[in-house]
Amino acid sequence: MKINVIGMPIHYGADKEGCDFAPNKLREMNIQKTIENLGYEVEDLGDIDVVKVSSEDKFQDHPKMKYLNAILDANTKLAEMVHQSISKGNFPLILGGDHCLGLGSIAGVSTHIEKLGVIWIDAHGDLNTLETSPTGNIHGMPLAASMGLGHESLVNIYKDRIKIKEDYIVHIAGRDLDEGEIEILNQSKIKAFPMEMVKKVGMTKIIEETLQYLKSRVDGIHVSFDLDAIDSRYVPGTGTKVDNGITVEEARQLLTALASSGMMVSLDFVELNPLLDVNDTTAKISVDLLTDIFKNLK
Ligand code: B3U
Ligand code: MN
Ligand code: MN
Repeated sequence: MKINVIGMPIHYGADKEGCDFAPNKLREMNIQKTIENLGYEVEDLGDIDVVKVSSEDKFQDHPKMKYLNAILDANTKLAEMVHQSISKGNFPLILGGDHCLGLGSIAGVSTHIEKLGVIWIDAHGDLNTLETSPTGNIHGMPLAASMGLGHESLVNIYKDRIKIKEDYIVHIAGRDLDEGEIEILNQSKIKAFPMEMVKKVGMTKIIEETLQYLKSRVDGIHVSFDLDAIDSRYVPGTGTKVDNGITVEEARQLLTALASSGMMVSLDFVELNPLLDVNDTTAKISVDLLTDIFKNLK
């Protein structure tokens, strides 16, 4: 299997500079060579072109959603690139960038797999809509939009249709959801394993239940991994840190198990912010986790 690295140097969804430097940071740390050394052919497709918008103009396209048109434009290009990658039988590895890129990656993958499962690993819900968002930051909205909730421009990005079914979604490690997101989650058919449940039953059980749940329902799984799922102590280099998270070892256990399930078809790796990092701690963890994922990919 050939791996396609796709860089998405965008920070507009987080409204905080820094995660746009992450794809090149990971390249500098030899992510390509490291994956090649595991025996894969790796082709780096480069970066998605993200248009420049100054921060004074963030509300120019919409009064409440920041940088809307730039985010739609970049994610439409990302969706097409992911679509092309999968068309060739390759595995797209999408390096963020902030989590707004889930809009594009899921849109691209979903053109190929009718019953597409999504595993969203994140301290946050990313289930806000235009109405519930307390910030107007679009990185808090991609999961809701992908299942058909929120502003129609986000919901209908790339293809004019809903991208994933609610009951094909598993959310893991949530612990910082807004009130509106909790309501959306409770009214939805999303299978959620919030942090308190991970703590209570242990990661082994969460993995088992996640795979058992999806195996009978879906034909392939897109994994969307937000670094802030990991406890704030271990990952200084991410933009919205939350305590009480999973450990690095639990993240490794989860991601490698998903990789070895034989069902994972694509991966987002998001919210690394090199400007906030301390001695490259978080960048090193990222390379390390990615290496272990590809070591186990089936
Ligand atoms: N839920 C909040 C905060 C947030 C979402 N995702 C991150 N932070 N990383 C929001 O802005 O929607
Ligand atoms: Mn996120
Ligand atoms: Mn998050």
